[in-house]
Amino acid sequence: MPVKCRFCERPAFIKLHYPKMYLCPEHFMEYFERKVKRTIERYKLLRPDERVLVVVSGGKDSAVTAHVLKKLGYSIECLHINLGIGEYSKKSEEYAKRQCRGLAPLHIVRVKELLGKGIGEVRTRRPTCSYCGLTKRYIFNKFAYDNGFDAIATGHNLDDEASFILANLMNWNTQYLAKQGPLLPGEGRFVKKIKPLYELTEREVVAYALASGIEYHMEECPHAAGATTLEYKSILNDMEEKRPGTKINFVKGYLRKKKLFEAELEEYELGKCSVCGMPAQGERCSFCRFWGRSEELKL
Ligand code: Q46
Ligand code: ZN
Ligand code: ZN
Repeated sequence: MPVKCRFCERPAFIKLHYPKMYLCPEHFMEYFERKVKRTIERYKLLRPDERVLVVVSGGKDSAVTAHVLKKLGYSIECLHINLGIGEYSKKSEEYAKRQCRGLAPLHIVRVKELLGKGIGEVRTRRPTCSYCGLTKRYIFNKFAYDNGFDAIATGHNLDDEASFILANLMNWNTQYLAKQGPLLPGEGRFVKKIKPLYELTEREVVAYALASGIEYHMEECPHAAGATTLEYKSILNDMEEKRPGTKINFVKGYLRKKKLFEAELEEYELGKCSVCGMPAQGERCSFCRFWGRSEELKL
């Protein structure tokens, strides 16, 4: 006899471990969307009238974020940044287009066309993921700022957050630990950043994509191989298996204790980038410095 959904007669589609229950696809989707709504309310991520830019990578997390925000009635538009990483980026863009069709307007920015080189093609001592992150963050923030969006939503889920916090704890990166969370408030030219999937596990996001028929790029970026965050994810998954609730309790505990790290924040004066006007520690911001910009990027 198949196990039944906790709320109806239909067969179960997923077993949730924390809280423990079996749900059919419809009741699981309802549970998932309610959880996103609660996250938005609990952490005061959005007001109903705010314009949201969802950064869609072609993967599951951002596609699910866009889908659920739209379903909850928010006014969204999407931005895909094509990183110029060969076949991987080509496929990612195709998925992003497919995911946004009929859902929301999609804007596309291609790093190679914009900056002359794709991610992974720059000769530098800086690790690829480090300047990739810097480039992505700069582009989506600038795009949102120039186009008057109130918030930028990304698809980070509970597993991403828990592994990021653990990795930074292992290295005692207190500067990072002081600034994480579901909401990074906007300030000046920095647009507010929100993570609506903050309390949902990767497994739940995969299940939601499956239940709602969202297709996504399953391949990992070729530069992700060997990333230590993947190791931390697997450690946390083992712990979660033995003690359900480990990840959410770890992340919530961190949010309660974040003040301890804030006390360590180094105060430094931020000036203005002489090229683009963004906040900068030196004469130019890190993006303009890395890409050797002498004029402002036009998106
Ligand atoms: S940072 Fe690194 Fe990712 Fe950029 S280079 Fe690929 S793995 S895409 S999330
Ligand atoms: Zn049901
Ligand atoms: Zn700059």
